[in-house]
Amino acid sequence: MTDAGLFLTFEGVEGGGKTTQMRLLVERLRGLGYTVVENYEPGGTEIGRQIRRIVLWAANQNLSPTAELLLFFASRAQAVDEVILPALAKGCIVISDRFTDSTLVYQGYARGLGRDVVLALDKVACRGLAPRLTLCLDLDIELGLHRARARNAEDAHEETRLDDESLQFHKRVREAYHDLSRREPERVKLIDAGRRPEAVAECIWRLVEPLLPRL
Ligand code: Z5A
Repeated sequence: MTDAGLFLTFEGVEGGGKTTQMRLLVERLRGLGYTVVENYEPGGTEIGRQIRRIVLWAANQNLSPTAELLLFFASRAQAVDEVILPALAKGCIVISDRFTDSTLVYQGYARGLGRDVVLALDKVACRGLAPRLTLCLDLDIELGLHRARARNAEDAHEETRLDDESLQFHKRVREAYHDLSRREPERVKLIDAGRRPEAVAECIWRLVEPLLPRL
């Protein structure tokens, strides 16, 4: 399904630097002349942004785990149909800040809803679409939360419902990413995000460059 274009995803623990690294990668690719389409989850479309507000808003503490799971997939289904598949069909490089692996680790594993239910919903929402490469930024949980909270304090962030989960929850998330990279070592690459942003970016570039289509 992704033959025409190239689909890459960024994943990882809170505050790992996904947004920072995605921006650097997109700039580098565009500088070389590639057409790059960006997506982020939840969000990425107008409808996705409305869903994002419900699912991440700190005040929605009583959102049920099943409702949360379905909302993440609702946002993703919209992005797949509206943004990702059309861009891949045109031969673009599509990069998504989080995708189904986030649901596997946060809802499937850390919330305990299970892998099977997530993969079943993925079949409905994504219809076989899967990233060619997943760049998973790996970082000590406490350092990542510290980075994310420092940034949130600066911009009076209200989308912190999941950031406010226990340290145990975030540790399960990190373990689940490690498990994912053991299950799919060719696709899911763990990247040490404790280094300077430039060093992390170089490591990412070494993984992405061999996959790039000829211009
Ligand atoms: N979620 C879910 O549960 N299920 C799903 O299916 C999906 C998502 C799709 C999305 O929140 C939340 O939803 C997330 C998972 C859950 N929750 N948690 N917890 P989001 O999109 O708002 O946030 P995020 O995806 O977790 O990312 P983030 O907090 O925005 O962090 P980040 O993108 O990884 O990092 P950053 O913004 O690039 O960097 C954070 C700060 O660190 C910033 O001030 C940077 O300047 C700084 N930084 C970045 N890199 C470095 C290095 N290398 N050194 C030092 N400082 C750095």
